[in-house]
Amino acid sequence: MGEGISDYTKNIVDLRRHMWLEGVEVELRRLIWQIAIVGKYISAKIHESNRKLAGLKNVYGDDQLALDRVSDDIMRNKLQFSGFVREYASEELEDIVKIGTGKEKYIVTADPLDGSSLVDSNLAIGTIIGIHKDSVLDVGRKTMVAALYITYGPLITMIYSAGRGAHEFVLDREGEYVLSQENIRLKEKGSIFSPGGLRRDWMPEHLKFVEQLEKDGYKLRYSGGFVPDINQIIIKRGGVFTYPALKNSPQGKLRLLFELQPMAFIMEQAGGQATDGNEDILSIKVENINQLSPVYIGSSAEVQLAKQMLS
Ligand code: AFP
Repeated sequence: MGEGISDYTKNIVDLRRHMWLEGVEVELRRLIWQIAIVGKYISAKIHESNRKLAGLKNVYGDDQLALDRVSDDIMRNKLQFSGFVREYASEELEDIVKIGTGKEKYIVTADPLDGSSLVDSNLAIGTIIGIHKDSVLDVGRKTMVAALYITYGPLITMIYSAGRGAHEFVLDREGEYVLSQENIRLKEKGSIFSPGGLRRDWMPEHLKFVEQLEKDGYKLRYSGGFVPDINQIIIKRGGVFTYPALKNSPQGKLRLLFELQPMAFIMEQAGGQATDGNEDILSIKVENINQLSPVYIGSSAEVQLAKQMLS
């Protein structure tokens, strides 16, 4: 082995080593590791979709299944035999499903492939995961023990938090998730904003909030993918994403259980905040798995401003 390679191997902190050093409980770290592996399989499926973009059929001659369905199958199969998961709730399924023997420690929520409609235009997409110790139809803050998201962009990156900060890893060419940023902390205030929904459908208070950001010189950054938009705020250390209440959809568009609460968990661990305008996202009781909520998530100054203007 060349000296360069062994030095590299010696110096990197991979995901498993990081979780061990952080003192993440053994079953939880094994589960997070297995989910990270699923991320590799999903990214392989995204790459295979180039055949569909090229107007081709898959190797079996069938039309390819929607990528989000395939991603869900992969996730569910992996978790089913992980030995750590007793219930699985997915954006792709109607109900929470029991998997495993029922004695396993964790319940997992998944948005296996968020933003899949962006695949054909080659924009970044992602996977969002929440890990709970008790029923998810409860208050998120009490039951969630960890959350992570994977961004499939020019690079594949993952940010996880098991309640001790938020840490970023990048998938290297050897297939290893290597630590790239530890204990990411947002600044009090950022300089970018990602506003979802059509301006003509916004409520007057929300319009005022956005106009204030525009007046303050915030730059518009909106891709149509929740994962890359949140990732940009975290990596740039500040800013705000919002998908507000709309005139014809008072609860907005995004799902509390699959999208908002896992991201709120990570955002809080990075020193940011998340609210529906009134209540913390993590304190909202989830009454059904498809529940939607308006959201303001990002660095604290902007989230506080939203709260003030909406109240
Ligand atoms: P798709 O999975 O249908 O692409 O939706 C993505 C998403 O749920 C979320 O990732 C985005 O932030 C949001 O919708 C974008 O919604 P708009 O298309 O209304 O801007």
